[in-house]
Amino acid sequence: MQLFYSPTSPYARKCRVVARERGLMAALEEVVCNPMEDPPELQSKNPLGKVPALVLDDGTAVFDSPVIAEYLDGLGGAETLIPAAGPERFKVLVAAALGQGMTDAAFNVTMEGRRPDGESSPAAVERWRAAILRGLDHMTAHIQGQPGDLTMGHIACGCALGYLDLRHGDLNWRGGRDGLAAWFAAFDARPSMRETDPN
Ligand SMILES: N[C@@H](CCC(=O)N[C@@H](CS)C(=O)NCC(=O)O)C(=O)O
Repeated sequence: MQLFYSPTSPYARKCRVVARERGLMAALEEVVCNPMEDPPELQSKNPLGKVPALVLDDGTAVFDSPVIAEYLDGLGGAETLIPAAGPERFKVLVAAALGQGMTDAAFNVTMEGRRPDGESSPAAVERWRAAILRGLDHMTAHIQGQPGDLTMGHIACGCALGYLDLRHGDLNWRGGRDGLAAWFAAFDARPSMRETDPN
């Protein structure tokens, strides 16, 4: 399998962490690309032109990141990152959606900041920042309630926090959130996070 990624993409990082946590690296080739340069090898696989994109050995393309992450999870051993059924499954999926949504909001803020003068919308940025702050408080209250020590929820939330550190240090997300900061410090020390650190 090939995984098209960019080193700074938080969406790709989530999938790269899942691949490592699930022991799949011997079967996975990671291919660096910059989606903003419109690489044909990426666009021919993912018509949306985004990373991550996973290409299976038979040429089948899998996207976007929640789908890739779940696909990779299914290739590992029996102890999956997403429970198969029941209330625990939805607890994990909601935490994964929280991490994904916060990443979306933070990525939007990043891209908005790259627009030419006069073309960005301060009101939109403020709305996304407010969503991130509410998300952080929700994460603080719920991250310890995940079923198990490592779930897809942990990975999605951890990669979202890593992206805030990379691009939005001004948010000072750790301020007043000691519990979340302590959880992230331990999560961020995992080999899967160290190997995918964009810094
Ligand atoms: N919903 C997608 C978002 C992926 C995404 O936006 N990736 C960014 C890089 S972080 C990208 O490839 N952007 C290129 C573009 O928007 O043209 C996912 O979860 O995989």
